[in-house]
Amino acid sequence: MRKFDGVDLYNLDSLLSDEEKAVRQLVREWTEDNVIPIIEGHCRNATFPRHLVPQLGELGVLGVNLHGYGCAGMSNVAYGLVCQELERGDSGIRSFASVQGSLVMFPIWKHGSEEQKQKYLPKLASGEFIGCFGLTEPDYGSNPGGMVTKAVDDGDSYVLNGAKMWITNGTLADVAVVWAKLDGVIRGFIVEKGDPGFSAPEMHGKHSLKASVTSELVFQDCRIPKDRILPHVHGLKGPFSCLNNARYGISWGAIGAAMACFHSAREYSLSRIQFGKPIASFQLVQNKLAYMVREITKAQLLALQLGRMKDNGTMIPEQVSLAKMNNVDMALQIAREARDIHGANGILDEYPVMRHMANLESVKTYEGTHDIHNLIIGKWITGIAAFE
Ligand code: TGC
Ligand code: FAD
Repeated sequence: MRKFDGVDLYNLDSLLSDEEKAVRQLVREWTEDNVIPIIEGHCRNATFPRHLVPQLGELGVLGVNLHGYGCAGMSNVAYGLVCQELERGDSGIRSFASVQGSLVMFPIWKHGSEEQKQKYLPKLASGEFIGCFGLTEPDYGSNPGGMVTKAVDDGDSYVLNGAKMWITNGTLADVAVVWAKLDGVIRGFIVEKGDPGFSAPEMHGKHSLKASVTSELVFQDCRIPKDRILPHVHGLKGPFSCLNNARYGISWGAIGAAMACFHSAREYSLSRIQFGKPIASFQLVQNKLAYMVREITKAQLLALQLGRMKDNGTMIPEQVSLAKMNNVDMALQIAREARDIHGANGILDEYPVMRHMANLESVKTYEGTHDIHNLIIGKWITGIAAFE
């Protein structure tokens, strides 16, 4: 199989800076050398390749779009390209980096005290610490505002009770950013591994994101010092501010998964002979490949313009919803078409397509389901919230 060399029918490279192209190349080569050769084995065994975490730190991609505290301080477009290249390897690896950078480092960087920033950010940036983000609860997924996890003020500590579910990196995490109600108002708390009353059992039995750790977080009279509350944010806009960043990264990441499926389908179709010819010579197969390039190109344009708006400070959440929803849906459709082009071979883990397809089912659901993003856009169009 030929080496992957990008998909760029519209010369989008001409719109990227040298620094953005360099970081994309760095992460592309790292993914080629370190993720792709081992990822099927990890999926088969449902294990996360934890040894890659310090390498991600060395590459400078954890919190790559944050400034100071050991972070690389690159553009949001560079962050998007990092997500694209990581997810071309596996959505689980991109998930790890999204959670660490956008959902753990970002809230500490944006809403934390100076002491919290100094204590946690450099170690999270280097990969010495792993983080997780606890918003979803067993009975509150799309509707996190209903959460029942509570914090109570008790002298020099807060005491947390409740449970979170479906938490990426939970069991591995040294640091959990947890959202809970204090006097009825949603606040962010930093819980550390080993805090009394805190446990994070791993969830098993996933058919999707198998190379990623997903956990429950359980708080039973979990006592944390007072200085672990995020002082500068109150209410649901706290967690949503983090989700804007992570959803943005996913809109790029999905392009990487789609590129991996397209590349495999193109190479396979050129080598697979049926009726005496490569299947790539049949019009119906070319139609599928042309559809893939068409949709990847549209998704690239959407993500790049979103990134430029994020970089110049004009991006609004509804634009993020549109890109996350569209690009994940696009990648899932491409994964299905690619599986079809591979025939029976498409179900084997010798090829990456079925793994990406299964992963993308999670990506479609987390960070706001496809339909929740439709409703966010519906509200923007009509002014009417149809959630309730
Ligand atoms: P609503 O009344 O609309 O808003 C409440 C407050 O929040 C503010 N807000 C935002 N602020 C910043 N960014 C946004 N995107 C915001 N959206 C809303 C809003 O202005 C308001 O502020 P204020 O000051 O007036 O109080 O809230 P609602 O409860 O009606 O929410 C509606 C809805 C459905 C859109 C929202 O609940 C939603 O987005 N649900 C989806 C939940 C979700 O995305 N969960 C993700 C969990 S984390 C995860 O999945 C990680 S996966 C990681 C991986 O492995 O990669
Ligand atoms: P539900 O909210 O029960 O939705 C079920 C269905 O009902 C969906 O189709 C949904 O679109 C639909 N629906 C719900 N409400 C409406 C409505 N008002 N109108 C129309 N349709 C509606 N969460 C975290 O906090 N941190 C994490 O790190 C994290 N990682 C995750 C990793 C994985 C692998 C997965 C699968 C999930 C993860 N999540 C995480 C949770 C994720 O954010 C939730 O699964 C997601 O928000 C949806 O919630 P739910 O699964 O409870 O589905």
